[in-house]
This record gives sequence, C-alpha cells and structure tokens, in this order.
Amino acid sequence: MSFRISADAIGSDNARRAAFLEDDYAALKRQVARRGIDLDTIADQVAAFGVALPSWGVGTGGTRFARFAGLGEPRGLDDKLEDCATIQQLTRATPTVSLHFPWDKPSDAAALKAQAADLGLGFDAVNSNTFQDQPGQPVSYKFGSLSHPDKAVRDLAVAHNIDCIRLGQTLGAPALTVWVGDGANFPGQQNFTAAFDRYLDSMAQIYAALPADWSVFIEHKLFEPAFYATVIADWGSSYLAATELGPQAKCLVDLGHHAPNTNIEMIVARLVRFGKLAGFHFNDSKYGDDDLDSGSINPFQLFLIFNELVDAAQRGAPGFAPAYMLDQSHNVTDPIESLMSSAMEVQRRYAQALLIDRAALTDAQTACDALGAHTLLKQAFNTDVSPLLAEVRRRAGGAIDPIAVYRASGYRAEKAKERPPRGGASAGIV
Ligand code: PSV
Ligand code: MN
Ligand code: MN
Repeated sequence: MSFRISADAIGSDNARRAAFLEDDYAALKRQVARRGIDLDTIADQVAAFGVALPSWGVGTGGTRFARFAGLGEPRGLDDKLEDCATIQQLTRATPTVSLHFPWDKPSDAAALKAQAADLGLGFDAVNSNTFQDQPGQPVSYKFGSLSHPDKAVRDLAVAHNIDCIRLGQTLGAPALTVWVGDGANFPGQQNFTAAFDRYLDSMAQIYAALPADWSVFIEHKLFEPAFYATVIADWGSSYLAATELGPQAKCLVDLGHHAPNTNIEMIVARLVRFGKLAGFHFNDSKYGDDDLDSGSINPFQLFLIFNELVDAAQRGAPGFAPAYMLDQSHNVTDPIESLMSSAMEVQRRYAQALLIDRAALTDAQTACDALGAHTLLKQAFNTDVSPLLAEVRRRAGGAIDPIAVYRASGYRAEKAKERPPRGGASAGIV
C-alpha cells in the first residue's frame, strides 16, 4: 500500500484553522457586500474552476546545465498520477492531468484511464513531442519535424501526433497540443515561406485525423531551441495556421513564450474576439521561457489576463471555453508544493477578476476616465481573497492550508522510502 495523506490529517488541520477562517471569510463577505457582490456566488464560480497538472511537472525539472533530483521523486507514470492526486486532494483545483507523449506514454491507455478515475483524476489536452529524438528513431528531428525539408521526417512527426490523438481518445482527453521547436539558427538556413507551407501541410494531415469533438491547440513560442527564426514564433503565425486549418484549430498561449513586456492580455482579447483562444500554459517569466511558478514574478499580468477571460465569459463570447494547464519547471522547490501554490495562484487571480465591478468599469471607460477605470481593477487586485480560496477548498473537502498539511504529512519522506531511484533521468527539462 502506498502512502496517501489521510482525510483525518486534512480534517484535523482544518479543524485547528476553522475558527480563524470563518472570521476572515465573514469579514471578506461583508467587505465585498459593500460593493454589491455576494461572496458565496463568487465561491461557487471559483469552485467550478480547475487547472490541469502537467504530468511532467511533478518531477524536478532542470536546465541545460544540470538537474538536481529530489528524494522520493516519481519514477514512472503511476507515481506521477499519485502525486497529481495528492495535489488535487489538498487543493481541489486540479482535477485533470495533461500528459506529454512519449515521456508519459501509457502501455495500456484504458487501464491508465481507470487508474486515474480511481484517483479522482481525468485528462485534459495531450501534448506531442517532436522536439527530441527518441531511442531507435529512424530519422532525426535535429533540423525540425513538421516543417522539415525531408518528407520522411515530416511523416514520422505527423504519425506521432496522430498516435497522440488515438491515445488521448482512449484516455478521454479533448484536445492535442502541438508545440514544435522547428526553426533556424542562421539567416539563410531556412526559406520562411517553404517551411511554413510544409508545417501547414503536416498540420492539415493531423487536423484530418481529429475526432469531430476534438480540438488541436497550436502553441507558439518566440525562440528556443531555434535562436534566429521559429516557424510558429508568435500568435500571428499561430492564428494564421489555426485559421487555415479550420474551426477545430485554436491558439494556445504559454505565458513564457513572448518577448519581454509583450501585452499578453491583449493577445488574449484578440484571440477571444475571433473565437481562436485554445487556452493556456500557465507559468511565469522574467526573461524568456523561464517556466517559473505561476504568479511568482508578475501576478498583476495574470490578473489582467483573467480580467479579459471573465469579461469574455460574462458577455458570452462565442466559442469561449479555454483550457487551463500549468507548464512549469521546478528546479529548486518540491514540485508538489510548487504546483499546489501555482494552482492556487491562478485560482486567486481568477477570483479577483470576478470581483471587478464590470458595470462601473464600462461606465469609466465610456466616460474616458482612465484613472477611475484603472482604480476599479486595482481595487479587485488589491483585495485579499485568501479566505475565499481557503473556504472553497474546505467546502470541497480539501485543505484550508494545503502546503502546511502536505509538509506535516511527511509525504515526501514516505515516498523516498517507497520510491528508491530506478535509474535514468525523468523528462521535463524543456
Ligand atoms: C515548450 O517550451 C513548452 O512550453 C511546450 O509546451 C512543451 O510541450 C513543454 O514546454 C514541455 O515542458
Ligand atoms: Mn508550454
Ligand atoms: Mn515553454
């Protein structure tokens, strides 16, 4: 029997904190009531919000310099699911897992689906990987995959993506996320137009293999591993490709995939407006694709993104149903702690965006009252919604303080005993 945190451990820690939480929740309820907001209604909306966990994120990540593995790390997919279930058990904000193939390719997808269901987990979009060669691969992705000049390489990459769709179907996943590192390191290395044409042709084959109720998410990234030009470098290229492919193709926004200071919330608004927002890979960034914990660097940006999302949801923007996933690399923390705190951070910015007085905001915008409009956003952003989030967790059977319960449980030490290293590095360095 593998160690799991008991319901009693959560219950007794919650009992110790319950009186303070009730006090704080009641105070927040009174505070927002003065603004005409019912906190319990917001609580129901926050309770319905979930963000998918990256299967690759529960292991320690790494950089191109080193990877410092921790004790008790997951050794395989079964261990990873168990860690994801623990995160969901404590936070109640992460009901699904996003798998990356072939890193986390199950030998029996139907069995994995059943195993996940037993743990209270489902599956969100699956991710393909044509940015690395796998052992025994007949041709190499060194110079690209879906846009490679050699048809044999493109065919291999297309076949892998179709394989991902089939696996995902068995798992009950709704979408395929495609990110390719294809591009060039030297001016002149690549004919931009020809490479984009080849990418579109490959993607059309993948698109044709989509089940009717599936989507394909195109993930752009400015640079890396291609340092001069990347085939899908920006949301413009992503939008063009998604538009060319058809209505089941949409654009996925990874927060770390833009130039510094890019107005990401405005990109989100544009994609929503044209029904092309697929969803997000949440993380945070200071310089590039840093894959830092969500909200750890620029929490206001995350809030502004949710401002756009809540605006879209409340006005019933057509086709608006974004997928939310974390995509982070944890190099100096316990990945379980980072993922819990990141999920709560994403949830926090969503909750705050729900507190924005939208009618007053529209009035201020119409009256060209710049500071008045900005002040309304800041009022919501400066509201401490911690008691709301804790109460939502408590009501759902989660922990008022997930990290405290996790630390007190000795989970990692137990896993260190249960999971002696099997050898070999786990994935997740990208
Ligand atoms: C690429 O940087 C990326 O953001 C893509 O989503 C990959 O699938 C993922 O990282 C791997 O961590
Ligand atoms: Mn990503
Ligand atoms: Mn990335």
